[in-house]
Amino acid sequence: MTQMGEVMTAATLQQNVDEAVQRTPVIDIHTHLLPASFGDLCLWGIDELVNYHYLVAELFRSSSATPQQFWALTKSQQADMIWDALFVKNTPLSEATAGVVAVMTRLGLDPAQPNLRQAREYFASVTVEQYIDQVLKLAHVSEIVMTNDPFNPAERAMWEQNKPCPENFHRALRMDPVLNDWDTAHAVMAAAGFKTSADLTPQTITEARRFLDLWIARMRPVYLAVSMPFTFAYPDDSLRTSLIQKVVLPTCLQHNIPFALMIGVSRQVNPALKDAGDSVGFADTASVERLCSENPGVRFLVTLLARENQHALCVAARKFNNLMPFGCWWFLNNPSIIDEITSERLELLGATTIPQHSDARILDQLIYKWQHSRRAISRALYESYSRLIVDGYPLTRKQIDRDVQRMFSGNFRKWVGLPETGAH
Ligand code: HDL
Ligand code: ZN
Repeated sequence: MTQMGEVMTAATLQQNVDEAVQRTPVIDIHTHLLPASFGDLCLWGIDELVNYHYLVAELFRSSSATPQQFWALTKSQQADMIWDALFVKNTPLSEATAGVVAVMTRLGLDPAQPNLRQAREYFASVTVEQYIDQVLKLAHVSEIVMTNDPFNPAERAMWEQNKPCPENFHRALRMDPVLNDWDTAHAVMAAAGFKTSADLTPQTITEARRFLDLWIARMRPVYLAVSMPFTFAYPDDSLRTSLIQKVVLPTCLQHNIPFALMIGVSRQVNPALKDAGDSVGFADTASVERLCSENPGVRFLVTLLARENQHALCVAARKFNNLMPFGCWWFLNNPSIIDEITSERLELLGATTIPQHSDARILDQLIYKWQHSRRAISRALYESYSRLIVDGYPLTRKQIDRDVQRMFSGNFRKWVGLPETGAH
């Protein structure tokens, strides 16, 4: 057993990096998970897992079924169709299919079954509360951040009914309609009694901020978040720029709360696929730099969807210490790309970033998304430490643990003001 102060050698490094990465609990800073108290909004179990929209997209490359035929089926019929096409008739080679295999194996289920009967029997035997605890333990995830959308009527009802939310399920106030669909946003605010209109009058601005204040008081979010298209430009003469400048940034400053920008989606290029119908586009990192430069008092969390944007995001983070790059988002959440992005972040930014989030929509996914990410992060870290040792640095296990803790939770806790102890 390596002592904390023991200096690493080429022979002992790999095992110590792997141990540190596997054993260090992580705060998963962006997920779409919701608590058990939110009922059907809390997605878990094999039929939800196999119906992940990543797998829906992959189904149509390996089946003659049309989206119309697929959407006419029940959830379990859809899962049966996906299972047969992607796991029985074909090898589960993709990251999303291999992920389901990893989850089933960790749960002691046979991933090579010809149907989902065994898996369904297993899930019928556990409660959601038991399963949440089991998954968090298996994934070594200590805390998660949800995506909480006051513009989603089903979720809004949960908050208005004060449904309980575990303190390790942190909240993120998601504002996509505010910045991407103001017509919808101001109508929802007006229906809730806020004096908002289509035009950004002084009253509308005041009332929109009051709406955010109410939801900040209700949710106690750790950050405000928005997903914006790859065409996002700042500043420009759009309504979005005005809303960012007059509503969102003043709210961040007033509440001392970070602003998470998720940029790069090309919305609904194939609407027939529903949630699976979005694609990716090259974003403008200069817009991110201008936001950081003009707002030194605001802490930004930024993740970009295009692989081609990652290097420039790292360079931008070298220029602005109020810019925190995070995660290998969505189409980037694949081992080969996590390797690449984590390596360039280590080379350009050391241990000052948040290397990953799961984006899990279904609870079970935490198991594979973190199992696969930890392997990739471990590889990238090993390469960086190997070079350091060759260059003559007396690296210790204690330093490796410190670096991993910083990336897996410390950087985020500091960024959003969570206590170090992990108390919530
Ligand atoms: O906007 C987002 O938060 C994205 O993560 C979308 O939810 C996307 O559909 C997704 O699930 N990506 O993994
Ligand atoms: Zn997401």
